[in-house]
Amino acid sequence: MRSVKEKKICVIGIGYIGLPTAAMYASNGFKVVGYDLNTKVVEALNKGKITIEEPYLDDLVKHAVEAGNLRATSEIEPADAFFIAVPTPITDGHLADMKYVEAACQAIKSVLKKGDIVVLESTSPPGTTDDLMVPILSETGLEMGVDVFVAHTPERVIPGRILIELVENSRIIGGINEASSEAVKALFETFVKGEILITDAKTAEMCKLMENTFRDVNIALANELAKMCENMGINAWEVRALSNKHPRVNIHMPGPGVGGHCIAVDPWFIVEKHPDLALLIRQAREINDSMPHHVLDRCKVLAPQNSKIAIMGITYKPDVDDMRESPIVELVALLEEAGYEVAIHDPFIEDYKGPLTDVLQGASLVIMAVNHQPYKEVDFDAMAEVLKKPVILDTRNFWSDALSHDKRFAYYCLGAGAAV
Ligand code: SAJ
Repeated sequence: MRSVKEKKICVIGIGYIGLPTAAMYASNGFKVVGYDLNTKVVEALNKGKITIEEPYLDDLVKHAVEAGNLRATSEIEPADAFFIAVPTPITDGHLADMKYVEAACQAIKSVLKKGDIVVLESTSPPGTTDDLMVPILSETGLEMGVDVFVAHTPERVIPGRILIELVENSRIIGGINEASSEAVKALFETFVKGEILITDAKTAEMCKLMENTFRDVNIALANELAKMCENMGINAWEVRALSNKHPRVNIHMPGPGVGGHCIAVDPWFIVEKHPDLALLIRQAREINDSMPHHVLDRCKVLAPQNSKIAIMGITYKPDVDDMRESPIVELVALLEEAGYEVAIHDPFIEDYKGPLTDVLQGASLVIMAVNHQPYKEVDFDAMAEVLKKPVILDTRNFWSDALSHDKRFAYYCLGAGAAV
């Protein structure tokens, strides 16, 4: 019998999830081809290079390409297993835009054969596998679940730890039938060390959405706490630290908003399906979306009109090079609209890597926007010297130990002490 590793794998979409997935299978001995319409990504991968920042991914890709196990193409080709890892964005009206998943299915359809496996990894509204994928793939005349095995396997990795979590996390496999789940399980078992959990496609889709919704709702609760504490003149971070001593309480961190392609997006897929039921979920989204506006309101109190504001960090979260849905990008736009001159620094983004002192020079307010690790080492003496006014708004409670008693700075923290 053919070993599972003799299967040729095609990963559709070689981005944040597709590329690590492709590299993982390739380094486990599979022959893998990455399919992407972006020729820049294809050319880079064929040279053994990566176009995203993720710890250890460059080495893994380089070795897999050199070993002849990984390459990329813009022309779809036959394979034994297809993994769809394309974006599933939302429209301005908060509706799921499924055109990339649909295009991926159309591409697969043109080369699909008996015995193939098709796996949807992209986060999708409940029903996508059964109601969108299966009808398209069935146009081949092949019987889904019998001739071709189809499943949704939500990815659950977190940027910055993708290669570790791809191996260690438990994985849900939601097949359109048992045979489909078992076929995908055999692939996962070649490298996944976490538990493999089998269910149906719609349940798997809903699990993924609820995981991120759980986090969004909890972050919204923390953000609501922050606003209330500012009103009361108490410190939300202290409330959080003390409350979290309770063995069954885990208050999340307030912040300037929720970014990334997942948590800020996925709850809308549920709201779209259940507009009359998903009330808390919608409200949480709205609270989190209000945070850049809330930070703007605090800036208006702290920084004179038309003055310069320096922003430290622009990515959606610390220590990654990812700006997708970053609430800081929105904050910058709001500040500029309000007439401020905004200067941005970010050690992880090429355009904003310049000297920090240049960015801080002449600013009336510094916003600690993203708690990147390198900012722990920042030279506060140099900062105090170049600022026009030594005022700091820390949206992450990142510098409170270093600065709350430092007489050179007027230090303010989101969730505390707004009574200025
Ligand atoms: N954030 C807060 N307060 C917190 C935690 C996070 O404001 O207490 C903000 C962050 O600053 C960031 C956003 O939320 O802007 C999301 O960051 P994150 O690190 O919590 O999550 P993501 O989006 O990078 O990854 C999530 C993960 N999901 C969960 O933790 C439930 C990951 O496992 C998923 O694979 C990923 O979404 C995804 O692909 O869906």
